[in-house]
Amino acid sequence: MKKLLITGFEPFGAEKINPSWEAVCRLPDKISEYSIHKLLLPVVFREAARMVIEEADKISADVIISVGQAGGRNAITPELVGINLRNAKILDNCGNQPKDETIIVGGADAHFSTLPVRKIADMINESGIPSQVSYSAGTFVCNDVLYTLLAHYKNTEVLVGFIHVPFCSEQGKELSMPLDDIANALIIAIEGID
Ligand code: PCA
Repeated sequence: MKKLLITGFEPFGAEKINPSWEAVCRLPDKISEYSIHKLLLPVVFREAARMVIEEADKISADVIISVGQAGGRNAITPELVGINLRNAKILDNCGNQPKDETIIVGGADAHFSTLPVRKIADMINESGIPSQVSYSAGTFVCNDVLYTLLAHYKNTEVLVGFIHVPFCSEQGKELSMPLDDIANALIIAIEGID
């Protein structure tokens, strides 16, 4: 069986929960041809990406999907691209707040996801859950993880992608999505990997 590492984040900012980890926790241990390995990440620049690489290499992951909260979005958004930039409007959970900092000095400006993001967004939409491809993962910790992973696994067989999810209903925001829908969208995304 192939191995898929899926990560979610701890809460950050003013939030008490992070829908990314809540949804990842709801996933079964097997989805299509993949055994599912779950990892909780700190919302900390550098450290989150380092932990993903350590775990992925330990289990010899074939696919890595990181999931994060994008509050204010109203759809499941597979990210097309990670950019070589850190710029934080708020502190991360260790008190870091980089401003216009390069992630990898001398690295490419951007790397594209190696997941079939359009197909995944189409499949999620067809199931009745709103989804669209996103062209920016921001410049906070989620983009830091996506860019670092894409750079690290470039020219390897390991597929890497990132999916941002809306607030979940439990967070009491105007724009939100039920956790069951978020978890189901992640299952569909995994089923959509070529
Ligand atoms: N979302 C943040 C970091 C952790 C998370 O869940 C982001 O979009 O960068």
